[in-house]
Amino acid sequence: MKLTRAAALVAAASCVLVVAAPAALAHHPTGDRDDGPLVTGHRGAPGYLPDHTLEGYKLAIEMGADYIEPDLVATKDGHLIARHEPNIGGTTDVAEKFPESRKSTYIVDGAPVTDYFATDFTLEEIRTLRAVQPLPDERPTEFDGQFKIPTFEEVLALAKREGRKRGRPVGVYPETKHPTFHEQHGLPLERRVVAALREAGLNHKRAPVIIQSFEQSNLRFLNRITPVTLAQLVDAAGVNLDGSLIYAGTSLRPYDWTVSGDPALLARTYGYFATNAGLDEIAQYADIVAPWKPYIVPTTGTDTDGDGDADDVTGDGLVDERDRRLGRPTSLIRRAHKRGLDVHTWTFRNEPRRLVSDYFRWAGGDALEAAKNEYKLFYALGIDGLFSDFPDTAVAARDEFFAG
Ligand SMILES: [Ca+2]
Ligand SMILES: [Ca+2]
Ligand SMILES: [Ca+2]
Repeated sequence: MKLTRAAALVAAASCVLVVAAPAALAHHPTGDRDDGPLVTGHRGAPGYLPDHTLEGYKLAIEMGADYIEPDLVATKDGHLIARHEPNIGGTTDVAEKFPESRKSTYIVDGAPVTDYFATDFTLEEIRTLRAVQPLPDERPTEFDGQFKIPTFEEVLALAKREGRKRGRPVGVYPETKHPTFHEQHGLPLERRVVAALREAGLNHKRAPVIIQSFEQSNLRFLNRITPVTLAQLVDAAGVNLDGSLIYAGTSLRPYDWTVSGDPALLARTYGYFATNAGLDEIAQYADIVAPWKPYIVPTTGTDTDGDGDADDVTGDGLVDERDRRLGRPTSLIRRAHKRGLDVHTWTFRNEPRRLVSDYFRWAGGDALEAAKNEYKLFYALGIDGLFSDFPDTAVAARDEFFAG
């Protein structure tokens, strides 16, 4: 993008507010906010506490998150627990507590994974585990080994309890992880999710609940068995130097398309969802399209030495987001809104290496302000919701932007 245009978007926050606020309202499927886009604590507040723990979710709520996000996988005995992967070696102390012989090799979305799998452990065994920080090089590890692995029921109860305490709804935004994998292991997630919602009195249209999935057929099925809000996640594997998206590996296309054997689905990538036909299709069964951020604001790399790889523009010996520039925003938000779809995007993180250079330049180099600039750009573009690892920063940026 023309820098000037991006800078103007941020600088003109106060003008945009007048236009953006009513639009945001009109598009909220759950209708429970009147002051801007939804902030979801992505896996809780993992910038501060280990992912997917009641402590992390509670911190996200304290920081002002509207929704908390449990990723859901199934145990051997069919309970839903909050973990980012069905394999739990990287996010728990399972290797300290169980022998190597409990490891398995399974195909997850087409790729073999050898690890301890939740699907091989009973809930009773899972209850003996404690969470660990999956990004120990850049995030706090002092809480490793302290917090339990929560069940979905416990997350729903926490949201209800904390919402009552604060006099505001606290939403829950569960993700069905690897639906095809769970189906193949005889532990399909969908009816289990709906049963837990029903048990908690949340299986109704106005409930502050949004179910998300990277696969499509399980969302179509959920649309038949529950009235709650549904979100189609849209992935990609990376971004080329010119800002175009890369589709490869487990981020090629929804895995249910891959296993379908249907030539029409095998001809598609995740990119199909961003086309007008793809958005029309999503609108048949979901309320929200939730693409990765570069679908909305692409980023471009510099390749002065012509080796095909992005250069280390900052000269710090690393090639990361700080070496990239913002591209021109796409028309995705506008085209989705035209079809009655809300747009949520992910994931916002404070670490400087994850922030594009322009955000720093507008902030005069200040890292926290740079992180806020990313949110403000997406708020200015009319985003309806986002996932953040640092919900306090997301909320602060929203307060500043919409107070303009
Ligand atoms: Ca997730
Ligand atoms: Ca290069
Ligand atoms: Ca660099």
